Amino acid sequence: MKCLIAAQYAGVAEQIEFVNVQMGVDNRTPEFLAKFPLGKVPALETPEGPIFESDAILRYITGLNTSKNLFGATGYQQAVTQQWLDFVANELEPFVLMLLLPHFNITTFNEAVYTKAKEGVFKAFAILETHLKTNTFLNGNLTVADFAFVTVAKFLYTHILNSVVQAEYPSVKRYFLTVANQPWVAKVMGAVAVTVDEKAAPGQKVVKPKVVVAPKVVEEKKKNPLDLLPPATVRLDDVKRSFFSERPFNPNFFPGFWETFDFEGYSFWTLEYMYPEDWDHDYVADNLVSGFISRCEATRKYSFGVLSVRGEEGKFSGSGVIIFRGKDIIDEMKDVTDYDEYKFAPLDVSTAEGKKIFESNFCDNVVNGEEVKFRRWLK
Ligand SMILES: N[C@@H](CCC(=O)N[C@@H](CS)C(=O)NCC(=O)O)C(=O)O
Repeated sequence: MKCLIAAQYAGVAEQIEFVNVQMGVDNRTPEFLAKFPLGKVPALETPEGPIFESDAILRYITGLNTSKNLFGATGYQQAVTQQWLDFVANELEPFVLMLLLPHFNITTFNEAVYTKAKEGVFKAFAILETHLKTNTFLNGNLTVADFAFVTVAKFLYTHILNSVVQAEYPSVKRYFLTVANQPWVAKVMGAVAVTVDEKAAPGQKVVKPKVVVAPKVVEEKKKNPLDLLPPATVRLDDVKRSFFSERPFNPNFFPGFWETFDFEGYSFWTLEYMYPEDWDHDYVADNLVSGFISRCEATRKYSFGVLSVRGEEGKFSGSGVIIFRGKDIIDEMKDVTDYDEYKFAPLDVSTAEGKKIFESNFCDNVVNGEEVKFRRWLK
């Protein structure tokens, strides 16, 4: 499947003739075995000769259109792509197979084997989690290593990892969904319905994670420190309602806003995504920015802001402005998984220049001299 994704992504699918193999029959013929002695698929015939082993085929396909850099541009980058391909093939795939085979009745379920396989998956996921905390993809931009990972991990996310386990590796999950939702990936692999509970293999009794029930004492709800600040004279909800009272926004919003806003009760900030060079397409940027905004759910009561993605393919930038209740970056924002990927700086809106920056981020088609591709609101 990763080879099909790579062929589609590199735009070379038309150069390849795809042949359906009747397993157990076509792959057992002397002609097939002469070219592909393992009798396994995928198998590729090229004008220069046959190739077996999926990662070698993957490499050949990326060579048909090097402009996409799907294997990496330099010798070093190519080695790093190979490193992650080997990691997926050796440190993850064998364990996934051990988990997958009983589901398809190819082997019988064995508790000890299953436990060992899960331990292997968790070990690989822990390494990936550390790497993906600060990296969007495995090797800089999208490479075939990412295709190898999603095709192997799909079964884990749809059958094995319950939502509690998924949440233990938030960066891996974010990464998996980002790659899996790339149009060319989804087209080949199909939509991924991430499972909530572990699905049982035939013969397996799934033990649901224990939910620890809190003792039944009526606890006083802990007050958010932001709710203990001196009351604000303006409510963010009203500001949001007024700004969006017309579509796409109220053109007469700002004069009144600057006159009446509660500058003591709130603070203004700029924020900038620090790794826009990883965005090789605008939909990659959209995925990341929209994902960030949805992860900001807990901040909504105390914030109002916007992020825009601007510029052209190859040199995107992503930044915006935001208002927080109080004088600091609120804790709810600092708790967002990818908070560290954004640089926040105070914005002084007591000056005309500061006000202009804020207004421009909210309303203009060109911000900082770059055309706005799209905006995502934190409202
Ligand atoms: N290491 C090989 C594994 C390929 C493989 O296991 N292919 C399976 C299908 S997914 C196969 O062709 N099995 C046929 C058989 O063993 O008879 C690769 O990555 O290409």
